[in-house]
Amino acid sequence: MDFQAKTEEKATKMELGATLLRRFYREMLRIREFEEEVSNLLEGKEVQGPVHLCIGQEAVAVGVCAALEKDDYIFGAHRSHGHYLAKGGDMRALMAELFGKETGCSGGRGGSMHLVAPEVGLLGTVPIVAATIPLAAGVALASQLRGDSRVTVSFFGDGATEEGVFHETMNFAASRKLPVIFACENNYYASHLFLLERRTKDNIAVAAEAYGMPGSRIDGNDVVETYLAARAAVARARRGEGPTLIEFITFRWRGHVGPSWDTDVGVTRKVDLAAWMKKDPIARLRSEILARDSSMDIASTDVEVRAEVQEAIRHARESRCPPTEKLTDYLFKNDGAEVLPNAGN
Ligand SMILES: Cc1ncc(C[n+]2csc(CCOP(=O)(O)OP(=O)(O)O)c2C)c(N)n1
Ligand SMILES: [Mg+2]
Repeated sequence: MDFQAKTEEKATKMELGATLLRRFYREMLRIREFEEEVSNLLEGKEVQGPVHLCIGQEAVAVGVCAALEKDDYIFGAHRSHGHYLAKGGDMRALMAELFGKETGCSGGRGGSMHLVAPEVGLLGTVPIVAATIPLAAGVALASQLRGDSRVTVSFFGDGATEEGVFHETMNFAASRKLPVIFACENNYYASHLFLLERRTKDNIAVAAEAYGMPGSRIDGNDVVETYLAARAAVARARRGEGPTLIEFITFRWRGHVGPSWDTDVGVTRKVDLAAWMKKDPIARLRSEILARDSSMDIASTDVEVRAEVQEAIRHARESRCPPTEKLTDYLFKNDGAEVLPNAGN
């Protein structure tokens, strides 16, 4: 990037108002506090089942979703609490889902890895690695055929780029100029394997070039950067110019699954984790906000967010489990069960 471009980018950054930065802060903190509490609930076995935490990666979900309208669509994968919350999904319904309660966003039948919030454009999260990438392209194709100008984002990990369907979808989306954004969260690990143990080069974004679409590599722990990159990709998609691949460089603090830290998984992770924790996206933004205006009241946001999470836990605890005879309701289409309350639109 030349000096001129750098200066212009800085100018754009400074144009972002304090209100937007506060919104980013609040949204990232909601994800962080929610997941910290989920971690405690997992330790206490009040929440059970596989849960993949995205602590440390909050800036990607928040920056990208802030560049979208409510009507736009997203798809996630197995690590998608952040995507759900950032797109505007109801926190109480998410917590209830993790508790397996009827008031959960998937009626308590899906758990952490099968989330839906169609009322805010989250069409689904699926733990089969890369499974939602073609679904996102399919929805983008539908938008293109309808001419409704909606954009679809597919969130997936670095591991998903090693699946064939990622490449097939990139090719199809580029050749049809589909309004879809491929948002790769490169946290350098797929389960317990470091990226360079799985591929010869650390160059995911380069794939875009092969398929004839723009590709960029962004600091995924800088929410302003993630927002600006997504905003440009959204504008391009809405202009009918087609897809973009954005590789967000980030790191998950917790282990692959559950509340542990996975520091025994290779020497690399142990060393890297400490370095990445210093790049905490939330602490960084907090300092940036206070550097702009030291009188800004951030503590009240912290208090409100914590209260919201506690209220979500209370709601989940007080909700009912699905009755035994209804456990398979909603699992199959046309099985006679009524449609989930929030899944009809
Ligand atoms: C097709 C398929 N293969 C393997 C798995 C087992 N699996 C679950 S998550 C995961 C790692 C995914 O890594 P990445 O895409 O980088 O996402 P991250 O966990 O880092 O967020 C694997 C291999 C799976 N769920 N689906
Ligand atoms: Mg990964």
